[in-house]
Amino acid sequence: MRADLQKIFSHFGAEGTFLTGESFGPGHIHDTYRIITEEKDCDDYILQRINDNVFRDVPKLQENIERVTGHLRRKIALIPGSDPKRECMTLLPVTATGKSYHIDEEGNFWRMFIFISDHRSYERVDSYQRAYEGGRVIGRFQSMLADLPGEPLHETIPDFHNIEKRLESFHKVIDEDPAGRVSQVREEIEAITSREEEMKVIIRMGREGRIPVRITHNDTKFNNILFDTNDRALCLIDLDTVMPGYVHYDFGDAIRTAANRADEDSNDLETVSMDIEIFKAYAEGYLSEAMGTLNATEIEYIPFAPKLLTYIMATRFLTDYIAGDIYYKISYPDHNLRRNRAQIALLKDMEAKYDQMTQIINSFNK
Ligand code: ADP
Ligand code: GN1
Ligand code: MG
Repeated sequence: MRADLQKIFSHFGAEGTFLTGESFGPGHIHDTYRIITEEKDCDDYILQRINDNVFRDVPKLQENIERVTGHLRRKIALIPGSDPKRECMTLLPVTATGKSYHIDEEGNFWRMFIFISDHRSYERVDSYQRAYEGGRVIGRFQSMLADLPGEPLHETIPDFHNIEKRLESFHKVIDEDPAGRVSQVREEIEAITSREEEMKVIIRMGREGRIPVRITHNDTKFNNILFDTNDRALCLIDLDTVMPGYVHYDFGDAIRTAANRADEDSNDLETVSMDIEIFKAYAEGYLSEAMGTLNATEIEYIPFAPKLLTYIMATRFLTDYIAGDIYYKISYPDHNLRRNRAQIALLKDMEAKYDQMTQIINSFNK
């Protein structure tokens, strides 16, 4: 049944009169609506039904986002000429409780943000400028959050990018084969299992203390960056997974999506490849903000990051396919399998271009 968006909207302390509410955006996780208000000079809003199957503890999730957006807003406001309402997400409070989420009669969790108007977002990138800007805004995000006061952020999805745990789940679902699909995907399984040891390197170095845990976004898919109409990056959205992590997670996921010449779920595997010029532009923008804070080992492993994140997504998509499509939203029956195949094709291309990536990062690190 379609939710009564007007009624849900009325619980939030927002300016403006509800005019319409329509599904919005390309997200795989939440149900997202754009609320348009009647008044021309009033903000529109993004209203989201939070996926509490994925985010099991919504109060903790929202506490993280409140802290992160509050901290970013205070810092951005200090920059002359900045516009905190466009360069940072703004949550609206629920009038009756003061909380940043509303629970409806059916137990669904809802939250609302100011809609960042006149923005552009891109699934992938074909201009040096956009790639550089994307890198810059992600570098800035990490450096602004480096001094977030208080307790560590909650782990909203435990072990989100922990490849050892992801592989455990992968092997478990293969053993259980709940949807009877394992026999059709032997080749795809082999592409994952043959790379397992290599992909554990970042997590091992973290354990050895060679790379530090920092605050990272963890879902830097390029469409989670909003741009203005002049292609200047405004901000990072989709803050659900902002939590402790390694910088490689953010670098890797941005390249996985921005630099891919084809879609994440492309069926045309010939066109799937990583654009090395986009890699270079993104890396230049990212390092312009982040170089000063990274240690030598973190920099050394930056070229490995795109391979790792592409591998993690390939593993997760195949796990979900074998599980019977229980996690990601899908548009057709073998959607997760297609996503997996496209990610493996991309990974192979990154493997072929690994030396080039290394040379580029070395050239910025002189
Ligand atoms: P999901 O986790 O499902 O990807 P997101 O939080 O990324 O959900 O939101 C889905 C889409 O909604 C985004 O890709 C973007 O297009 C749009 N969106 C989200 N927040 C805003 C915002 N504050 N202003 C404008 N658009 C937004
Ligand atoms: C999901 O929320 P969204 O659509 O930006 C997923 C990411 C994956 C991505 C793959 C919380 O991202 O980890 O990289 O799909 N987010 C979550 O497209 O699982
Ligand atoms: Mg998103």
